[in-house]
Amino acid sequence: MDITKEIQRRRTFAIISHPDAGKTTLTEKLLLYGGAVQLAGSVTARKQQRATTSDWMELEKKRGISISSTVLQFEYEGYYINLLDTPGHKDFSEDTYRVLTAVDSVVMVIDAAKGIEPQTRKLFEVCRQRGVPIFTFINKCDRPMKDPLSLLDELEKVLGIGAFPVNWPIGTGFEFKGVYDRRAKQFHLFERTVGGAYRAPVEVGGLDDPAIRGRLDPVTYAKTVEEIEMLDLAGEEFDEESVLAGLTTPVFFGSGVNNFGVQLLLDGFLQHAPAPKSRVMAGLSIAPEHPAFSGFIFKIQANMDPRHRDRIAFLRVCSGKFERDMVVSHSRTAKKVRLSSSHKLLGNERETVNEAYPGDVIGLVGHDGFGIGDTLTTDPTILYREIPRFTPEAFSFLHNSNTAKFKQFRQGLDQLLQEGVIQALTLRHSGSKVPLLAAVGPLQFEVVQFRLENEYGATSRLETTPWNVVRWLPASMTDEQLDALSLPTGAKVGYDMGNNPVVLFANEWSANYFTTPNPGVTLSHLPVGLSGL
Ligand SMILES: Nc1nc2c(ncn2[C@@H]2O[C@H](COP(=O)(O)OP(=O)(O)OP(=O)(O)O)[C@@H](O)[C@H]2O)c(=O)[nH]1
Ligand SMILES: [Mg+2]
Repeated sequence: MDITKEIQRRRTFAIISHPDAGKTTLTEKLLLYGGAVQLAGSVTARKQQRATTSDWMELEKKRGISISSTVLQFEYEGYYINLLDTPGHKDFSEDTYRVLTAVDSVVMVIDAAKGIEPQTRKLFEVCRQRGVPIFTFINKCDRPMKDPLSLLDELEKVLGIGAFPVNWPIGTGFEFKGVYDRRAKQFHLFERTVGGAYRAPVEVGGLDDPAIRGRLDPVTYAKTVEEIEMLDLAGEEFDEESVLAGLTTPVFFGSGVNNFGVQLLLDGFLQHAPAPKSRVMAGLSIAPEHPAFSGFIFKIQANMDPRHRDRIAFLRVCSGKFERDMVVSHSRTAKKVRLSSSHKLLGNERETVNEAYPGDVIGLVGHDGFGIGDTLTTDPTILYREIPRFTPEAFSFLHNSNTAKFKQFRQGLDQLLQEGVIQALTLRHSGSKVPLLAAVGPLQFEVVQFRLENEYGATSRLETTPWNVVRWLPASMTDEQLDALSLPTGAKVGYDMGNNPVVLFANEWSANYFTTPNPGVTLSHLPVGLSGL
């Protein structure tokens, strides 16, 4: 099999946005239109309804929000698609940012009534820094929305990116009837289906098609025609290169829940989104066609399938061909490992995969030594350093509330620490065995508690701490030097999981004050040698 052909048909992308814009709903509809599911589930599923494929965790189904990113692989029209649905909430952004290292492009979902929201803007900045091409889906056009022209304006002004409308909404809110495909010069008028579980019936026709005209009220028709003329008069052309450079975003309008515009987004995206490209590591460029197999782990998740209770390491293949049972070297341990349990994934469903190509995300089972950020390769000179780190901003003690379940509590917590859901710190000169947890946001503690109980049968109790800020000390500091530090009131010295010394402070002010009584001791936001975003 020609590897170039396999690479060229790969599309690996993430769906990103502020919470609630409709990422999971859109993901499910892309699966429906991509033929990967026959019946679309809903994020707010009631008893008789199916839940979505990507929000498979118990807590996600209960809350109706995404907590963890999900991988969905399927084939459609000759393309091999790796789609990653991400959580929007900022407390889970570490997971989302890790996913961004593993994709070649993104679909940014915008709520048509709200425009660009803060979390979308942050994620956008990361994509721009990484030069990732961005496609925009303006969702929820079935509700009262901002004027489409002002939404384009917002994209250009707030994000500083060119916006090219590929299609255009016909009517808005309750009168939202469909979209106009500007390049094919065709109207797509849809009908709503109950719950949007099936594809929406569509009628396609040109500007002057009487059947189409007959279905629109004269005001909507006239307004749409006028807007389309205006856009055409502006004379902007679709500029493929500018899109691939991340300077222009193609904009699609629609409504995920009603299946309006989903097919046009899927087809337009696949046509213009890039296939996997070279990756640069330590100044060296590794092409996907490189003869050596290489990839890196960007996510670990345990207990995805209650029947198996094992942990999956998610690997993004970057170069060469993956073959099941191949022996690779593992960067963290420099040991050789055989990869015999490899899977393709659709939410929490998995299937053995015998070969994979650059762009693919595969799930590897049975390797407890794998950690986030590790490189696996047949050429040990290749080492990816892709995974960003975040500075924790929330700190809490976690008590085991049932001593009889201590084993389960410890085992569960160790697993969640390995997944990188949270970090653990230990206080210096403290005899207490109660774990001190550190997270980007407090919702992560809730996830830990829920999963400990749900997956390990261990109940727990959180205890607030007086700290809100952590800073790393130079790793070379000796015990005597640590003892000699003059700490502001309430501050404490501790260690991270890699045994690097840290200081916990009550607030930013006391962290800034620290250098006054301790000149020459520099604090950093992350362990030295690791770069943040
Ligand atoms: N009216 C309307 N509602 C929608 C549309 N798409 C999604 N929704 C609703 O918006 C809510 C949020 O949808 P989700 O798909 O869970 O949003 P999300 O972006 O995945 O949210 P997080 O993953 O938690 O960040 C749900 O109640 C959906 O039913 C749409 O096109 N129109
Ligand atoms: Mg979601």
